[in-house]
Amino acid sequence: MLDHNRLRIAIQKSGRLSNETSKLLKSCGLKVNLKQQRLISFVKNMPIDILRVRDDDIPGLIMEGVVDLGIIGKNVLEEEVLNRLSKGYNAKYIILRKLDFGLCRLSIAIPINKDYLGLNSLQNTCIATSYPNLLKKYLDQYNIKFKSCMLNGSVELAPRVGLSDAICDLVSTGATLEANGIKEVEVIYNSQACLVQRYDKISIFKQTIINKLLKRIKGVIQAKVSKYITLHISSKKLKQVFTLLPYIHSPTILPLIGETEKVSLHIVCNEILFWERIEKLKLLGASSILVLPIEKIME
Ligand code: PRT
Ligand code: ZN
Repeated sequence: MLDHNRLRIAIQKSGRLSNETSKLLKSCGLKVNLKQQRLISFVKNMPIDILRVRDDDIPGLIMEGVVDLGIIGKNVLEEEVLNRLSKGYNAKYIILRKLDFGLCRLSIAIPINKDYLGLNSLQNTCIATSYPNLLKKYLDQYNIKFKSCMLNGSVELAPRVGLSDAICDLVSTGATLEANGIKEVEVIYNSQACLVQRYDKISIFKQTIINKLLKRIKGVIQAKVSKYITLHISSKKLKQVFTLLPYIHSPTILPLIGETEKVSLHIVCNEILFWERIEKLKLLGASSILVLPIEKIME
């Protein structure tokens, strides 16, 4: 029997979100074995239970209050919300934050040899998709009448086998569309994984754990894009350096032994640092430039 005092989080058991999700939970310090075949895993060092399910079941588990949190693609969440609303069911939830992985877009695509002259080209067509509600919401705005044909997988095959005129499916690199002779013509929804909380009241005890987890998640995500940079630079050039290196904490400036003008600058930069920017620092006269990865950030 599950303990109601432990926070329950639903995550995808196996699929495109599962690796990043378990990496994130582990980086947040949760000691849990997610490799085993168990559907419920108990976190050893925090009062948290992890339910491992199919991603399609996560929105329902959140909206029915069976779990307190879920990690899910916004596309799956929004599709289920529209589905529930159309049937008059409860569809409330709170998005706590986007998680910066599972990035993709839901797009309409047609065979490469067909002309596309805007949305009107889709009038009275048959569109194969696993997302009939998101598709309808989008096309209704433009008064496009269409028939949707529900497919749960291999949607890209539908036009080739004569099942549909077009498809509406998730795209990330576009390689699958290309491999199947299909071109993307409309992006209807942008998605990524997010952390979602159930809507109804939660105990103070559980809320405290959620707040702690949220702070850690923020730190992990920020650390992923941030870098710790040290360099030597003339103190007269500091202003110009700061325009090149946007920082999140006040930088540290230290004197250098034997130098009167040059100082050592330590800075946490919250943007990806491409070689071009490092070369610009060099042109400003910076030397001994070190760019170091950051493991955790707690503000
Ligand atoms: O078994 P379960 O039901 O849990 O998983 P699933 O098979 O339904 O979902 P899964 O694991 O494939 O995807 C889970 C979530 O990952 C999706 O709901 C999205 O939020 C996110 N995601 C991100 C993607 C993609 N990128 C993606 N590219 N989900 C699916 N795809 C598929 C797409 O359907 C198409 O077949 O990848 C193909 C296209 O990829 P590219 O790179 O060739 O464009
Ligand atoms: Zn699924």
